[in-house]
Amino acid sequence: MAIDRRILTLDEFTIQQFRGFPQATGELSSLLRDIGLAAKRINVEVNKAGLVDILGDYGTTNVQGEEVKKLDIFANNQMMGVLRHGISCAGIGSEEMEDVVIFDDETSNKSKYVCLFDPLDGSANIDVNVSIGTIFSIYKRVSELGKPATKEDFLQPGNKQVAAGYVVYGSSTILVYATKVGVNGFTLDPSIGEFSLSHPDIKCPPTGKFYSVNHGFFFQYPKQVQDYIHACQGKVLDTPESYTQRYIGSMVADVHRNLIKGGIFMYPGTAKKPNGKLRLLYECNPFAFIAEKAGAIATNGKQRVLDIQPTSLHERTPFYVGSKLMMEELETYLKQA
Ligand code: AHM
Ligand code: MG
Repeated sequence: MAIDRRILTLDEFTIQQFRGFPQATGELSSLLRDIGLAAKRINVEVNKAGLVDILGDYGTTNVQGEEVKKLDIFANNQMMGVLRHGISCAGIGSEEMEDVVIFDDETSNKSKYVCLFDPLDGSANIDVNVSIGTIFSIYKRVSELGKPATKEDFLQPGNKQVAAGYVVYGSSTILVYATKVGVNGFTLDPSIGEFSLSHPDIKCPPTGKFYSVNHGFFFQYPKQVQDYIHACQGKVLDTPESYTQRYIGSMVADVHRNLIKGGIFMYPGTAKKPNGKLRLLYECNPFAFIAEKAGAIATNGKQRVLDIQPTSLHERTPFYVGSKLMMEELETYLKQA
């Protein structure tokens, strides 16, 4: 069989990309390779979920008091396992675990990075064959190398991220990651079990058709958000510039679509939950980093998400992310008293 050398695998691409940085030690590409491996394992289980009775509630609640599905646990263990055994990660924080896990061993203590992740986002969709995903965020440690990582390593503002990414387990499986030099997407080729570069240099279109928000909470949203949603509805017309509403309820899938096609995703605070639902460290910061590197904008309605100084691991924030011009229009509404 002839080998098609136009196809670059995730590993080939990251090695090539980081070769451009003379100070690069290869640790970051190794970390991304580890995450790619975990994603492949999670993908296998997600795809056979309906067959092996892995579906359904695990019967426990996570630290946010939400019910945990079995696949969440599997995905969490896979991510933790590859990162613990890899050579690049000193510790992890996960949406599924109350506290961080510091890998206190000789190799890990010398590792430069820590990783935060939501192992399986959109888990309410597992039982019904709807796209779900993994989200991750990588920081360089601020603690002393050679010693165990500390909590401060994990509580850095998002603007300190070195890389961030997500995997969508959808009609095909795609891994997208961003570094300071750009955003690239790799589709899993099931015939060879490799993520292959399919979406080079992703740029979010400056405007788009899609607005994504849970209309069920409409009457609990702030007035300014309601006004903006009304404005979006006013654009649902039969013209090329018109908007249309799309909301899957899996942030990875909703934001991925809007990133590629152009659009805006909103999870505002509500009267009952003023900080909304989404977690700053595991969901909003990674997507804000990816969005900005792709030319889009991410805010909490008041400030750039990446500039928020986190104070706790599981804090939540209202979240607005999307195409530049759509976000600018949203901001004119949010500024109104
Ligand atoms: P999860 O991490 O428990 O799966 O929750 C996060 C998900 C996001 O993917 C999605 O955008 C949101 O919850 C949907 O929430 P809602 O049903 O309240 O609109
Ligand atoms: Mg989540």
